[in-house]
Amino acid sequence: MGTEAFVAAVGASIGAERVFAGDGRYATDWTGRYSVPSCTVVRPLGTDEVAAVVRLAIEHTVALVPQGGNTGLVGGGVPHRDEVVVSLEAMRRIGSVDTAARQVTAEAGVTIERLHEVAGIAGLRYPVDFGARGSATVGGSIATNAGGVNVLRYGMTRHQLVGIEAVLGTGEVVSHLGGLVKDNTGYDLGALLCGSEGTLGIVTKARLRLVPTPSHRATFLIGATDLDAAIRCTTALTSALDCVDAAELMIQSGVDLVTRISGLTNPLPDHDAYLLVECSADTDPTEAVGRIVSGIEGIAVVAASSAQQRRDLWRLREEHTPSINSLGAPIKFDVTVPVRAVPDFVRALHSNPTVVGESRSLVVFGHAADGNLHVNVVGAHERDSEEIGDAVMTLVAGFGGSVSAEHGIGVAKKRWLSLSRSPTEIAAMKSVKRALDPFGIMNPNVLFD
Ligand code: FAD
Ligand code: 2HG
Ligand code: ZN
Repeated sequence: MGTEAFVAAVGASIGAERVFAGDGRYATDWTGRYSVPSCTVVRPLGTDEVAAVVRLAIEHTVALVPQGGNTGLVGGGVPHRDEVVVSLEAMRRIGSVDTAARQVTAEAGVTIERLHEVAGIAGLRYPVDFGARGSATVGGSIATNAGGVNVLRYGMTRHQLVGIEAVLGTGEVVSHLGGLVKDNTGYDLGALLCGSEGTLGIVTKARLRLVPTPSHRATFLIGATDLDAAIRCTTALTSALDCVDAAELMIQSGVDLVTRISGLTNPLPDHDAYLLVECSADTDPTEAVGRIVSGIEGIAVVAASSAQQRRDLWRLREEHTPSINSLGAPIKFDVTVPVRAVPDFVRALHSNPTVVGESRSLVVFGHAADGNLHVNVVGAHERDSEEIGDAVMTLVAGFGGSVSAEHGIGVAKKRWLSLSRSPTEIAAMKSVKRALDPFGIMNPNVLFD
């Protein structure tokens, strides 16, 4: 690889100030599990500059790692050897909201939080939301097909993607941002790039769907005597109401960890399982939720009575990831099982000696209505990660689940891709990779071995 010559050529092409030596912010992933001592970073300002960088990378045989907010949790957004980081963070322009079409075009480096603000000013809402909203970007969320807390009502990022602009691994630009909702004109490149984790090209812009903001919102913490009651409650709510935005699952050990570390108070102590439920509608959904929940045994409910209490309830949920990280780099598995299997799967995890091990703690939480569980093993040695992963993923496969729900495969889960995808599917994916990234320069460490 010719990194030095590449750096000089990029400097001459788009400006020497746009290429620099990156510190830990660029070289270490959010969990701290994946890191290189230093890396070269290129920070382009527009699609043409990204295309110039990709063409020079091809010429100098340099591998690239696209990076947005570096909040990914599978080690996919940082270099693992001498790859060069292409940071999209300076591409933060956002167009005006088309309120009639309910769409907006945003550059890849726009944060999810900024997108929410801009949509909110127009009286609309970008329906993808998750705890890393302040740093995670449009480009990164498309590359990972991010899910988050509102998937049950609005779908994942792919469902919001109306059009895309990207630089392929060939250095060519594809741009399809017209915003037509009905557009059956062959392969959907946006849908293909969504979830491709930077392996096919670099997303530079996207046309995104926005949704109306209902006038009433109600947030509840529900304590359950056990996981079975929590899942019964989730299913009762989601099958009866179409206004449920979020149904998030927590377990007592995780909530206790969060309260200990953050100083937050749990208004419903001593329950085995918890749900954070949020509904929004044009009439107040509180009574409907109360009626459904009161028919379920083993349930206690607190409704947020102020904006501050709502924020505190959400913090009980969203502080899980930072609280876990404060104990050291966790080994994370983000999996899905059928919703009805959630209680048995969680019990099986806790009784599996390979997973639990000695002096480890297991923190499980997630998006109940999607059957999406975040399994965090804290205090394990890195050398045991494959064995632990084999045990977790064997259980996942046994329950008919997927080895990645919403974070992607990255580096962390390559080993288990074949549990969720057939050899034919993997071969087809590799053919697509060869077609769009014929020189193998796009994020070569992720997805496939
Ligand atoms: P990065 O971390 O920078 O990159 C992620 C991947 O996308 C990498 O493979 C990278 O190469 C690629 N990439 C980045 N930008 C581009 C681009 N422009 N073009 C092509 N490829 C690109 N995820 C969820 O799905 N749901 C959640 O609920 C959720 N909650 C989280 C909470 C916390 C506290 C944290 C730290 C993370 C959470 N995540 C969640 C994971 C993460 O935030 C998402 O995966 C997010 O979409 C990553 O965006 P990013 O801009 O930080 O991407
Ligand atoms: C969430 O739902 C994220 O909060 C992070 O997907 C999950 O930390 C995790 O394991
Ligand atoms: Zn999640």
